[in-house]
Amino acid sequence: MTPIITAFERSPDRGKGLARDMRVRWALEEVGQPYDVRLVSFAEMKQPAHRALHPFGQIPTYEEGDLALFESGSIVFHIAQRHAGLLPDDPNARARAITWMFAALSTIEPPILERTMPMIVERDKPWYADRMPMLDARVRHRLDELSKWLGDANWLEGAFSAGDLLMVTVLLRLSTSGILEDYPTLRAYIARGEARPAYKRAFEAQLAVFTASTG
Ligand code: GTB
Repeated sequence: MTPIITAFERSPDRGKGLARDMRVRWALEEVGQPYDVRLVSFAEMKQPAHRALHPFGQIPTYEEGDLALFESGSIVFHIAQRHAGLLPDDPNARARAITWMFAALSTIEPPILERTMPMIVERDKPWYADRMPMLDARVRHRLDELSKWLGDANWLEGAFSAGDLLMVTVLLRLSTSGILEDYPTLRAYIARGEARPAYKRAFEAQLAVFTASTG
């Protein structure tokens, strides 16, 4: 059965692969599972039909027969559980890889988002200039630790896993921040992720949607 995911009809990132359907597309490409995409506008996301799939009126969602999922992490986990290639078979190694999935989404992503949001919505506020150095420092603190963990390794824990897939997509949110310039280890890690053929296919697919929407 071909799964159906939802994605932005017109992504605000102009096809740079930062919206969270990219994680799901990449996971599906890694395991070789074809998929269909239903594009939704911001207005459609808030309609009852979409909210029946996603309580918070967002993308991505994932439908496969009777199963409907939301939350990109849960969707990637589901794909990784059902197909070979994104989680090791050894139970302990698998648990470690899953731990990295959680680390990406609950330890690394939150400070990155906390730093991103004021830049979008609070630039004109009187506290903005005082607040940003603190938010920068929180991100750098986690990047220091992550970079140290990674060291000379290619991936977080042995072979490439769903943990790396999520971590790379999370770190990509910092691409235009300038912060990654101080983290060559993490830049190389991200580049390894972006060089994977499955990543490239997923990126091209989501970019094609944006390009079509502007033509
Ligand atoms: N925790 C959820 C998950 O991981 O699936 C979060 C889902 C989410 O934030 N979805 C966003 C959405 O639907 C799109 S990805 N937003 C519409 C809304 O809430 O009304 C977030 C996103 C949006 C835009 C950019 N960008 O322009 O760079 C990057 C990421």
